[in-house]
Amino acid sequence: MKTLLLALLVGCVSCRPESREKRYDGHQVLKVFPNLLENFKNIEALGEKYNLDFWHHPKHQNGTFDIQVSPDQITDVLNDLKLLGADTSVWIQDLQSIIDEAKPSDRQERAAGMISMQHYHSYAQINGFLSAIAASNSHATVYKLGTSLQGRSINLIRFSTGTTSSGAHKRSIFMDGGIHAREWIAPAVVLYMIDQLANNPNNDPDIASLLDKFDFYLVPLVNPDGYEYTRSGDRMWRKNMASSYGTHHSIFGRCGSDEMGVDLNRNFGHHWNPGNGGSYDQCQETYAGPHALSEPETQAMAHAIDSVASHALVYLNIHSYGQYMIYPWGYTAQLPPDAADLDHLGRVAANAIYHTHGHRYTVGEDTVVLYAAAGGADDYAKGHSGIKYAYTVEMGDTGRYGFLLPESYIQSSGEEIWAGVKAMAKELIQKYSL
Ligand code: 0X9
Ligand code: ZN
Repeated sequence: MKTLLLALLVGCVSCRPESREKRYDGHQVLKVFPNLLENFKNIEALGEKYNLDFWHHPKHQNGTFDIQVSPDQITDVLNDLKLLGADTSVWIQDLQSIIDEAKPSDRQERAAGMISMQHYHSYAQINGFLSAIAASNSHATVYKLGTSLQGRSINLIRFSTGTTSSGAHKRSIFMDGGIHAREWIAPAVVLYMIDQLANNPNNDPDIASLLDKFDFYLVPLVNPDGYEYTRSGDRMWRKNMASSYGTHHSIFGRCGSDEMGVDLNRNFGHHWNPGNGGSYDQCQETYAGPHALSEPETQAMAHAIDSVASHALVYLNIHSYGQYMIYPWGYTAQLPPDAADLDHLGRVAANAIYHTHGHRYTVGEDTVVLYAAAGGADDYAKGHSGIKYAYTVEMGDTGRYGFLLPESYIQSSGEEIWAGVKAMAKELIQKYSL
C-alpha cells in the first residue's frame, strides 16, 4: 500500500500539471451590422438564445454588435443572422491567437514594490506597489475598503497634502479601475496615474499644484478575484467570482462553470434593476446579482464612494473599450438637471485626450451614447452619493484589440487619460475658484 502511494506520488511529481486555462481556439468575434431597426431587439434575443458574449452594442444603425461566438455555435448563429437580414463580418478569426498575442510578458518581476508601467501586473504586484508607495511617500495612505469573495483586499490609495489654507477638506477626485475583470487596461492606467502622483517620473510641474488643490483617491482593482481569474483561468471573464445563487433563475452548473459571477457594474443600488440592461440569469455576462449591493466588492466601493461624497467633485469609473466619456444616467434616458455641466467637463477631458495621441472619445449621456443599463457605479456615485461629475470612461481601443489591448498600449493610454484628468482638474480649479 505504502509503495503504491509512493509510486502515485512520484508519478504525480513527474507529470505535468494539467493546464486549467480556458482556451478560445476557433472562437470568433463577429462584427454584426443590424441593418434594420427591429434587428436591435432580434440580435439581443439571439444573444439570449445562444448565451453569447456581446463585447459591444451599437447605438446607431450604422454601428456594429461585436459578438463572440464559439466554434460549435458559429454556423447556427450565422444562419440566424442571415435570416434576420443582418450583415456580418469576422473581426477576430481565432480569439486564442489574439489572447496569445496580447499576453503579458514574463519579464515583469522586479524588486519589491517596483513595477514597470509597461506591463500588466498580478494582484500581489499591484498591492506590493501600493504598500511601497505608502511606505515611502508621506502624502500617500493605503486603506483596505473590504474583502472580495475569495478573500482578497480591495485597496484604495489616497494622496493628500493636507487641508486647504482655511483648514477645510480639499475637493477630491476619485478614480477606480478593474470592475470588469478582462478590461486589463483599466487597472494598468489607474496604476499609471498612481505612479504620476507618487513618483512624478516626468518632473511634471502640474503634479504639485494639483495636489495643492485636490485630494486623489484611487482604487486600481475593484474586482481582484475576477482579475486573477483572467490571468490564469479565463482571459475573457468579466464578472466577480460569486458562486451560484441557487434559486435565482438558473440551474447550478448550467453555465458550464461553478463560478457564475455577478456583473459588479449592474449591482450598485441606485435604481438597481436587472431587467434594465442587465440580466436575472446568472449565466449571462450582465447578471445583476440577487439584489442591489449583494456583493462584497460593490459594498466596499459603495461605502468608499459614500465616505468621500461630501468633498468629492469627480468620480471616474474606468473601463474599456470604445473610447467614450459618458455620464449618468445609465438607468434612464432622462438627463440629470446639470447634464450641461457634465457634458462640458467631459468635452474638456476628451479634448485633452485628443491632443495627447489623437484619439477621439465620444462624450454624452450613458443611454444616448451607449445603452441603458441600471446598477452602474456612475449612477450610484452621482444619484446616491451626490458626486456631481460622475463618469464612465471607456478607454481604447475602438475595435482592433478590444479587451485584449497589448501591453505596448499602456503608456499611451496612461498619458492620454492622465492628460484628460489634469484638464478636468484645471477647469474645476477655475470654475470653483479653488
Ligand atoms: O456595460 C458596462 O458596464 C459598461 N461598458 S463595458 O463594455 N465596459 O462593460 C458601460 C457602463 C455605463 N454606465 C451605466 N450604464 N451606468
Ligand atoms: Zn467594463
